[in-house]
Amino acid sequence: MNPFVFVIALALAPNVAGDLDSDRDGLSDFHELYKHLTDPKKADSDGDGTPDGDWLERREFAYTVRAVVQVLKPVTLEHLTDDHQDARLLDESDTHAELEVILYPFGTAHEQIADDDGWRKPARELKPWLDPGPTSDWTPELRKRITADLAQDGIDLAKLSDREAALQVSKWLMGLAQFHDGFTSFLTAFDEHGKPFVPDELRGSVEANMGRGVALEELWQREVSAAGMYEHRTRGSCTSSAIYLSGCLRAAGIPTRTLLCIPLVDANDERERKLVQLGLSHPRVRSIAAAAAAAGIGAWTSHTFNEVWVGGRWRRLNYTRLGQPILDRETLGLMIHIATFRDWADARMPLTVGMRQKLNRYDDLFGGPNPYSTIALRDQVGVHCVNLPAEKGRASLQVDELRWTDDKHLPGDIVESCAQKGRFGLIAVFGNPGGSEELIAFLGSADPTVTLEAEGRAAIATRLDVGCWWLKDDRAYVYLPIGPSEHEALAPGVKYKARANNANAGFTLKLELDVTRPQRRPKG
Ligand SMILES: [Ca+2]
Ligand SMILES: [Ca+2]
Ligand SMILES: [Ca+2]
Repeated sequence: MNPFVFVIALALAPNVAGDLDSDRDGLSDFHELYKHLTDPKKADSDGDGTPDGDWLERREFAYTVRAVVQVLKPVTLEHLTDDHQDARLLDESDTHAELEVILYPFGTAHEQIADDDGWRKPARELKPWLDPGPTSDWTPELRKRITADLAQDGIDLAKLSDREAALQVSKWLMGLAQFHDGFTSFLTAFDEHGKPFVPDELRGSVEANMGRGVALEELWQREVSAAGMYEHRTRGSCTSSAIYLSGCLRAAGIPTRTLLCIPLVDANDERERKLVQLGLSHPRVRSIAAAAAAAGIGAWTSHTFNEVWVGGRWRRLNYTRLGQPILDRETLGLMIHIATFRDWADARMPLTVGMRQKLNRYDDLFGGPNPYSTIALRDQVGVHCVNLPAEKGRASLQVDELRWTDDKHLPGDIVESCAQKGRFGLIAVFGNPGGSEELIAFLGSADPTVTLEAEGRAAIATRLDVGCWWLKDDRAYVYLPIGPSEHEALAPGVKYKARANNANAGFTLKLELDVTRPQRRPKG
């Protein structure tokens, strides 16, 4: 396609946040600066004729993770390209959606939170996010009370910027409410007047679970009504807490909405957990996603929290954490945003996820408690990537020894583990590698490729397996696989020099050691 025509087409399409796109390449200045890392003043940052806004091109300056996920609706596509991810619909049925999601785990949008002192006169477009709804049910009377109660505790809304107000009011609200979970937030529907009810099919299950002398009406007050939760000083699950914050923050004048995120994979599916290992090359991202998946086995996992309009953008607010990042060991590992609601009642959860959950209707596409599946997963270091984190790691690490995996000078458990798993090759031994975070950061940043050379012989290419290492007694041991064909290519009795290629600027793997092929190669 003629690139000029393409630029025009992109420029006509409004970008999602509705903010400035100086070079009219389809990406906002904000997203170019903090998400895509392309040049906000150049429509074609790398000068290759394709504008930055192109679906593939926009990943070239960043580290990204691509996931194809199938999820049970509701899915709100119009909200899913945000400060942290891009999303498009690949396919859908009445009940399901298949999404292609590009995540930006090292984006810094969550750190760029500006203050706005003029927030008390909100733009008209924000009205839907300020008005009460069936669950975010604040009233003028509640607004007066909350303002007075805040003042009594020394929080004067009139003196705060919107950022300060969001931080202080959320903290104050969470401090007021006791946790009490009756778990009705996915089972309660709302009629056209906003009145709660439990659909007939779910009534038995809700009543069976109550049994604590609390009437359903009261449970609703404590869990799915923001005003009721303020009144009773209670909140339930994450969803109930998001309802509470949504209604009470709106009462304080802060535009608020509710979003639903899922983890990168369904932890209950072994194949998907394997995708994390196979698809993510970056050690830190992989280890965080894998830890979240390991912790989620057997559970139903998703997270409902809020976004607040602060400093002219929607910012994620997770309970009291303003600027919730998408890569977070504590929250889902690496998260995918699948829906945003004006009011939780709009989600109509009892008809989909709630019904599936309560009636154990797991005999479907997903085959377990989680109503989602990741069917493809792979990360990518963009060809011009500028945001692989240098982290607190070393700029260089020295390999002191190279030993074959069956060398008895290695710690016995490493030899045994390699034998058990059929791993054969070399173990690079690092002295003084620092802690595991430092080691992971270095291995994730340095070029892992190593060349074995000997005069008059063909060079042999290998690479460190940066996902397979041991840290013990102030030494690190990293596996360097030698496959059957590489083993075959090594001439017996010839001394090869192993050298790191060090193609990644800023990180040096110091390696210059001799290697001689062992006589025998274990079977396997
Ligand atoms: Ca732009
Ligand atoms: Ca640009
Ligand atoms: Ca380009």
